[in-house]
Parts: sequence; C-alpha cells; structure tokens
Amino acid sequence: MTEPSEYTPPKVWTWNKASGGRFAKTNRPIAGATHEKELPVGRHPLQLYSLGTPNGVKVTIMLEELLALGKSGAEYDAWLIDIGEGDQFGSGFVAVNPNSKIPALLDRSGPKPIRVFESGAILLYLAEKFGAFLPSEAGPRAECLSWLFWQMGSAPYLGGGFGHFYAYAPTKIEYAIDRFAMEVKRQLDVLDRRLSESQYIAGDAYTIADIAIFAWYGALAKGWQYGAAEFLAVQDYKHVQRWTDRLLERPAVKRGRMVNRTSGEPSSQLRERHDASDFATRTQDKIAAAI
Ligand SMILES: N[C@@H](CCC(=O)N[C@@H](CS)C(=O)NCC(=O)O)C(=O)O
Repeated sequence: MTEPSEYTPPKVWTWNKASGGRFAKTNRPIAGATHEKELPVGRHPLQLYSLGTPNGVKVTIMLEELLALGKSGAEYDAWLIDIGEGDQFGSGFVAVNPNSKIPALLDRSGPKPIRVFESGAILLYLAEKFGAFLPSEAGPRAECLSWLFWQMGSAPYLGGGFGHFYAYAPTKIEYAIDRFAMEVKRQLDVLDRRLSESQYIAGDAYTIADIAIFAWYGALAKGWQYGAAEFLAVQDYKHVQRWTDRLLERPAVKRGRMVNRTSGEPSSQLRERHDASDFATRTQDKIAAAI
C-alpha cells in the first residue's frame, strides 16, 4: 500500500478555510444562514427547493409519479437551489431546512405551510399524503420502510465516502478509496441479492424504496456517478442492472430526472419546473434556441 502523507492531528481542530478543496465554498463547520434571502413561491400547493442530484431526483421522480397517477394535489413548482453558490445558506432556505441541504419541500396546501426536509422524510410524507407508493399492509410496509432507511443510511458511504475520495479529494488516498470501494461493492451485492428474489425492492410493487435506491444505485449502475463504472465493475450486478433498466422505462422517472438538472444534454435539463408543459417548452435547448 502507498504511504499516506504524515499528518498528526492537533489537540483541537481549527477551521483552515484555505483547505476546503472543491467544496471550499460550501463546507463550513457551523450551521445557520450566511445571508438574508427570501425563497420564491409559485402558484402550486407544493414548493420544492432543490437541485438535480441523486437526493433531489428522488423527490422530482416521486412528484411526477404522483401526477402520473392523477393526484392533481401533487402539482409543484421546482425552484433551483445552486449549492455551489451557497443558496442553501440563505435565510429563507434555512427556515425550510435548518440542515442547509437540498431537497426541501414546503406544503402550502393547508391553512399553515408545512416544511419537510431530508429526502427520505419527503418521500414518506408524500406517500402518506397521497396514499401511494407505500404499501398499507404491515409486512410489505415494513419491508418498504426498511429499504428506504437502508438507502438513507447507506448512500453517505457511496457519496461522502467512495465518491468523495475516488473522484473529488485533492489527493488519491489508497486506504480511503479501498475502504469505501469495498463497502460500496458490498452494498451493490446486497441489492443484487435482494433483486434476484424480488421484482422490486420491497416486493411485487413499485414503492418509494425503489425511487430512493434508484436515484443513487441505479445511477451508479449506469455509470453516471463518479466515472467509477469500470472501477466498481457495475455490469456484474445483473439484477441491479435489470431493475434499473425497468425503472428507466417509466415516463415519470424520465421526467423526474430532468427537473432541476444543470448538467448533461441541454434537452435533458429542465432547470425549473412550474408547469407540466415545461418539459416540452422550457428545457435548456429550447431556451437557448429562443434567445
Ligand atoms: N440526508 C440528506 C442529504 C442531502 C444532501 O446531502 N444534499 C446535498 C446535495 S445531494 C447538498 O445539499 N449539499 C450542499 C451542502 O452540503 O452544502 C437527504 O437525503 O436529503
């Protein structure tokens, strides 16, 4: 194994602002707002403040699935939060999510707005509000929630662990990459074994557990995350591949993946969504052509 550089931690850690690397603008050891900024509010009952990352995509897929089921109360405005620019530290955003991370949802359909943060909590809130994509029977419901919480607990090892050290850290540290590659491959194997015995994650029905896990592990399986498809030999996880392909055929999954997206093909980026017709008229290619 290659030697990591020598580092002896001091007695008390201090914030060295110069060492923030790629995320210098966003990473801070303190919470709270950095500036005053109200959030915009659109005309729909649900206001989503987000970005097209795996955690953001979970919610836009869920909302598009609910609309596809005919749940008109799930109409939403999706506003773009540019986390690279620090929008998540604006006072309005912090009021909706004190943890300063996308996605955050404001339900304005009742007498008093309800805030929901943490993508897993948002999926559960929407599933309960609209009575969809969450089994009602105790056994299947427990299975669905177990996998939903599995995703919430596991993905930080994929994103914050593997993804960070493999793709973003300023130096390649063999110990860290090795540790997290091992864990991510173990997680892929957990999913592959589950999907070898079950059509969807929680059983025969498509649920919020599929949506949550697809956003991270489906994207990893398709090579969209961290340029790591070959390194992790993702093609070997045949059942994960089969399940991912199946989800990718769903029109709501296709639409949900476009919302708040700021990279990739211009025709796949619908940076803000305020109406169902925006998919046909407001993607970046259409906006550029109109200028
Ligand atoms: N556990 C949270 C994680 C959310 C999260 O990490 N969001 C990232 C983007 S995917 C973010 O907003 N990062 C901005 C920051 O850390 O300042 C959830 O599932 O909602």
